[in-house]
Amino acid sequence: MTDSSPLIHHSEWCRSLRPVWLLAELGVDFDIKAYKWDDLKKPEYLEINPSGLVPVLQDGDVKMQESGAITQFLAEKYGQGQVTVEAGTPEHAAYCQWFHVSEASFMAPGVAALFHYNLSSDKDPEVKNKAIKCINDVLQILDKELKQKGSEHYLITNKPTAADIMMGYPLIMLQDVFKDEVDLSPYPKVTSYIQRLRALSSTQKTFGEYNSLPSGLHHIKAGPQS
Ligand SMILES: N[C@@H](CCC(=O)N[C@@H](CS)C(=O)NCC(=O)O)C(=O)O
Repeated sequence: MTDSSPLIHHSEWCRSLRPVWLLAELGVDFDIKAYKWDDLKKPEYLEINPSGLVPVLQDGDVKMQESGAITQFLAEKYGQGQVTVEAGTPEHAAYCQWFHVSEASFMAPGVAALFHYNLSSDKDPEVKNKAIKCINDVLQILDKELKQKGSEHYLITNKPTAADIMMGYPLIMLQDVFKDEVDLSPYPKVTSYIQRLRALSSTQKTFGEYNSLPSGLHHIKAGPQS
């Protein structure tokens, strides 16, 4: 780790993509330490996070876990207002809502539940049905909300915010990892929104190069912003 760069502990397709994407969007230099999934339960990583989960952020004296908290912290520390909205405004209410829906109502009970169902040996269809229902419930609300916005609009404003990155990660995962299990065609506004997110250079770098970096430490030089 270089002294001045934030370091994200990351594993492929994991929630660590949220802070990685955020830093890429902000054009900040940062470090990624990449792990294979199985290495998250080895002593070396358990010393960094005893729960064996990613992401973990190390940034100077700061060490924290929980992807949403890390994304919020980094957006406020490094963003200079670029990916946040003014507190107390109606846009801020929408920002807070989608920022938290992304993990509490969408990723944890829906997308991640489906992921764990696929890994489990006892395939209880009830578990899968519940996860898919939860995903569709959020997609329905999101599609309706996006219908009210212009075609250049992201979730909150005409520029991407940290809330887009929080929601964008599970949405891209649905399209790339779960395309045979979750049908996005009933949600045309959601699919065009994902397309809009994919056009950002930060998205392309995150889900292209950074997602599947080989194990070990990598220094990421800030590129041009989207
Ligand atoms: N709510 C936490 C969840 C963290 C979490 O479950 N991370 C997953 C990857 S997305 C993990 O590290 N799993 C490793 C395992 O289950 O062994 C967050 O948002 O950071």
